[in-house]
Amino acid sequence: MYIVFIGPPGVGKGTQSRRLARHFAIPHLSTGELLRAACAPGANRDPQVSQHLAQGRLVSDQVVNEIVNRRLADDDCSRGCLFDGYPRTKVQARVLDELLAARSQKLDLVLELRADEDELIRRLQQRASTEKRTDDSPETIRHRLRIYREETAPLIEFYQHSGQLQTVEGVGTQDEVFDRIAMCLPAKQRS
Ligand code: B4P
Repeated sequence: MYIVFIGPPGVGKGTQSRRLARHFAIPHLSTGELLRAACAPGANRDPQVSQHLAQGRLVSDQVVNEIVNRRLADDDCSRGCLFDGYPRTKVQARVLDELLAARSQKLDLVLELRADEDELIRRLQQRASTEKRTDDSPETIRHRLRIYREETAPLIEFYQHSGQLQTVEGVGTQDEVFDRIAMCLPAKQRS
C-alpha cells in the first residue's frame, strides 16, 4: 500500500501515520523528520533548509522531491510506504505520481485529517513546551497554518478529483481517530 497523509500542522499526521505504518508493516516516510535529520549536527547541512524549517516555510520542491526519490529507492519501500507530510504542493503531488509510476506503482489512498485551528494551535503550543521544536513558536505556528491553507489545502481538491481521498475528523482520543482511519481502509485490511 502507498498511502499519503495530508493535513495541517498539529492535526496528528505524525501520530496516526506512524501507527498506520506499523499496522501495515511498511516504512513511515516523514519529510519533516527527514529534513530535520538533514539539519542535525554532524549531517551535511544545507543552511537554507535549516532556515526554512525554523521559519515554518516550505523547503523547495526540488530538495524535498530529491529526498523522497532517494528514500523510495530503498528496498524496504518496494511494497509500499506511508508518506507523512508529503506531498505539500501540487508540484510535489505530480512528482510523486511520476516517482511511483517509474516503479510501476501508484497511490492507493490519500487520507486527509481535519481539525479546527484553535485545536491545532493548542496542540502545537503544548508540544512546544515538551519537545522544543524550533518551529512551534506562536508566530511560526500561525505562519505554518497560513502556508497550509495557501499551498497544501488545494491538494485536497486535486485528490478529490482523482477519487483517492478520504477525510477523517482528527479530534478525539488518538484511538478514536485511528478507528476512524481504519474504517477508510478496504474491509480485509482493517484488522
Ligand atoms: P512536519 O514534521 O510534517 O510537521 P507538522 O506539520 O507540524 O506535523 P507533525 O507530524 O509534526 O505533527 P502532528 O500533526 O502529528 O513538518 C515540519 C516542517 O518541515 C514544515 O513546516 C516544513 O518547513 C518542512 N516540510 C516537511 N515536509 C515538507 C514538504 N513536503 N515540502 C516542503 N517542506 C516540508 O502532531 C502535533 C501534536 O499533536 C503532537 O504533539 C501530538 O502528540 C498531538 N496529537 C496528535 N494527535 C492528537 C489527538 N488526537 N489529540 C490531542 N493531541 C494530539
